[in-house]
Amino acid sequence: MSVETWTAELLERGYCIIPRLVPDATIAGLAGDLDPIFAATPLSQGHFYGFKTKRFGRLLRRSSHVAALVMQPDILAIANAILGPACDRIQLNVAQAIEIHPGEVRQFPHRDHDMWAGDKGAREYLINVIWPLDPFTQANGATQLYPYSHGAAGLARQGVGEPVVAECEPGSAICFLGSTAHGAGANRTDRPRRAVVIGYSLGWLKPYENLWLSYPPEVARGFSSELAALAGYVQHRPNLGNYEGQCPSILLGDTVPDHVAAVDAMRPDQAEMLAEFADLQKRE
Ligand SMILES: O=C(O)CCC(=O)C(=O)O
Ligand SMILES: [Fe+2]
Repeated sequence: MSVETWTAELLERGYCIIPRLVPDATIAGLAGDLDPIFAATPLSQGHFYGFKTKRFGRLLRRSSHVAALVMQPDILAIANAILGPACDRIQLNVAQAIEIHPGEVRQFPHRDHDMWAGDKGAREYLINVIWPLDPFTQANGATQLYPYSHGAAGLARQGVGEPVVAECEPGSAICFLGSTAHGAGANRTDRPRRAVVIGYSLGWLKPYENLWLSYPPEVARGFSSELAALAGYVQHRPNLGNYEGQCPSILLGDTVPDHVAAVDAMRPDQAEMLAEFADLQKRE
């Protein structure tokens, strides 16, 4: 199936599950890199994060395999198709690992876009992708997704209906919208269930994960320019997220000048409007 078909399904039902999107070796390598970090991470706290769950973030620093998931071309195309029209560029919102232990209860069904206070329904804020590291089954707490709970119509509905259990194999991508109700299932097996969640949001929103503290310049210097841009080292026109009036990517160069000129970063329509106004001033 094509990117267009998956995008249409995601917009229609609020989710889609794309099978076999990345090679087994990527998932195996990633899972191996995360093993010692899961082991060292304490259980999370709170009824949302869960008391029998482990979570840790800034995954681009934890495993070299994460970049391939973050930059997966079909996922980026889907995220850009849905979020692109409502922003100048999309950003990485989260890259978090989740391990749900035996005995963990079903997570509160929620919409991830509720982290932001803006009005909902007119546009999507977020696309999330859950990448299972273990086979996802009903018994081990596979993510539960509520079809048609998304968008203006879904938000207007009374209740969220019955969930679909996202049973699938590692290598698959469980994609859902910021407005789609969902939650992790209860783990009724005797083994933990692992996944990573990688999300993308409108570039003008405050990202869930603090990108610049998670990936300071000395870390982002090792990223490709595309990955660095997704991880916060770019301006969102006009001028949002600047560093001293310039693109924050100046911090990724070999030398960072002490004093720099502030330089407009406008969208083409804004640059045109400003140029017309400047012309008018000259003539007056
Ligand atoms: O782990 C899962 O299946 C979903 C987790 C989730 O939705 C969240 O933590 O926001
Ligand atoms: Fe969630």
